[in-house]
Amino acid sequence: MGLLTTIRKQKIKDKEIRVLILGLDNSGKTTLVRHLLHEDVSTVSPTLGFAIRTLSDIGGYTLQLWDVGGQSSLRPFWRNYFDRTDVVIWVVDATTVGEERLSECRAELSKVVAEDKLSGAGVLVLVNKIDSVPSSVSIDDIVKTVRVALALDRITNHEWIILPCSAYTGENIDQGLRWAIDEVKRRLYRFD
Ligand code: G3D
Repeated sequence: MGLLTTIRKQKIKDKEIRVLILGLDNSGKTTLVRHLLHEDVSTVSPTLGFAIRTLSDIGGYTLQLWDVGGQSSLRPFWRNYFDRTDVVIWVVDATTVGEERLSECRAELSKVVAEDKLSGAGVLVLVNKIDSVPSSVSIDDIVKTVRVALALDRITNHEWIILPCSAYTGENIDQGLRWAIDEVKRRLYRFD
């Protein structure tokens, strides 16, 4: 058994999952973390650098949440956090769909999924802030637009899923986390 396999097996024994939360600045990463920790989501200040928070007992697992600042000046440092990541949560701002920022978002995501250090990590794409999308706009259409704009169907080296969500209301966030935990379990147990 290789060293990496041993480390992975130990992690599943320890029931610890490392989650790296990335995306452009202002997409709602910190608000998402605050929601998960049952903290007030109305007072959020931008992540300068990074913050590690622990979420205990989610389906019997402890999640280490790494919230890393998304400003362009901080993005070159993202790679410092890739080691031993089990899941990447990629947060997209639904209210920027159709804007220039989506191509910036695609460029950044394509770099991230190509990183060797992240090889195998599941990618949960959350299209956030759907609470503020006008009711005349279809959420399904927004999700389809993001899926195409980020070229998700071309990602073949990671398991991925895309879900609309709101860090304000919590919609779909539990579902996303459940997918992430199940994906880690499936992958790690494959080493048996
Ligand atoms: P970041 O950590 O990705 O940079 P933040 O993003 O969590 O700091 O959020 C950026 C802004 O988006 C914040 O507003 C925050 O309140 C808002 N936001 C985050 N999640 C949601 C959501 O689900 N719905 C809505 N409507 N807004 C959200 P401000 O005004 O402080 O810039």
